[in-house]
Amino acid sequence: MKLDRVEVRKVSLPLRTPFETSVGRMTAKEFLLVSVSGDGVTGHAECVADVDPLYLPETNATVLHVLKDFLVPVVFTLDLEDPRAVWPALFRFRGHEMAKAALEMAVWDLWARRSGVPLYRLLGGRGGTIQAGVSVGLQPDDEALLEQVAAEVEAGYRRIKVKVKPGRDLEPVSLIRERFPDLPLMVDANCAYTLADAERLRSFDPLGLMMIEQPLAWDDLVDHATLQKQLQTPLCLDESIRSPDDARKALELRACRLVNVKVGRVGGLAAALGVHDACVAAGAPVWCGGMVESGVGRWTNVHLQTLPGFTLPGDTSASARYYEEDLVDPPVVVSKDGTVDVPEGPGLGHEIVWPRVERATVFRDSWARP
Ligand code: OSB
Ligand code: MG
Repeated sequence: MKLDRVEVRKVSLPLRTPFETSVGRMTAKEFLLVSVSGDGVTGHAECVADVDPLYLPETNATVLHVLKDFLVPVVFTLDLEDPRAVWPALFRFRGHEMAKAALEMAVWDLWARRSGVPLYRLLGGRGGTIQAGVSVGLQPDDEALLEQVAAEVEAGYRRIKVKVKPGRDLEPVSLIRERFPDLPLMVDANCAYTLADAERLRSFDPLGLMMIEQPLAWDDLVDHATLQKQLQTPLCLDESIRSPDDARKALELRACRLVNVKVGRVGGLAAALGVHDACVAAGAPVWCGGMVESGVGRWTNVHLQTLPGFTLPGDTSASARYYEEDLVDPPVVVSKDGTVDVPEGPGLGHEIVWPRVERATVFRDSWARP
């Protein structure tokens, strides 16, 4: 099958409440929605890049440039027999994983819709439910943090992650631990520390956290390995893992004991399956991260988490935590028992509500196969 058309829209959705991490505060989500058509079927995917290069180097603007000038012209030359062929075809272009992933995921959705099967089936997963966890942003004060955590526990989430940064770490997290002694709890620093903070990070050990996510630099494995030797708490890498090989190397070096996989960060679903397999081979748990996605990306994450290596709840929480009105219907809903039902419809399993997309669209462009 050849692709006939690729369309990109930039959409902007307001967040119900700002999401704050050690790198900044997000009040709206501006992202690219990529649609690919072929054989009379269209598939859609959400790009996880943002306005600023504050999480990783890509931005909406670099993704648009790389799609238009490099990736889209290459996929138009492919005669596809499997969505797994997209990632290797784009491999010679270095980096730009978020751009590659958006295009590749849209091809997977198209493929699943065209085959009339749910995406998880193409990925080798299973139906049923997945376990939901939640990521709680930095809060204005300890009281607000405790209140937010209590609300998420009440909602049924099976694991709570809280964002930390220097000055907002041990004390607030200790308060959560006092109030919820048995809660599966972890922290995420988004690269806010250095090895000079090893002592501070070691002071988390008595709290019995599941893991500390990405305390050190976004491009580091070596210092994380040094740090892991000094900690009892397992380290989990997020930003540092941008390919299946990165996951293999990180686990070999013992730079981490667990891996957070995000499809957009590693270059697509084929690469995410590769990260999953590298973790399973190394006996390390893998879990699925989130990028504050709308339902398009959120449902993709649900399908991915039906693979057997996803033994821990990830960051897939309910759409309604972030968005008043999601772009897909139905939105991602989390049951009282902290699970999400895996959709059985074709592709992502849920329909995009186009009038809502139209209202949120701030820019669009499209390209046809020459
Ligand atoms: O580091 O996992 C992260 C959101 C944006 C960028 C980076 C991260 C996050 C989250 C939120 O933690 C996860 C979510 O709810 O989508
Ligand atoms: Mg993270």
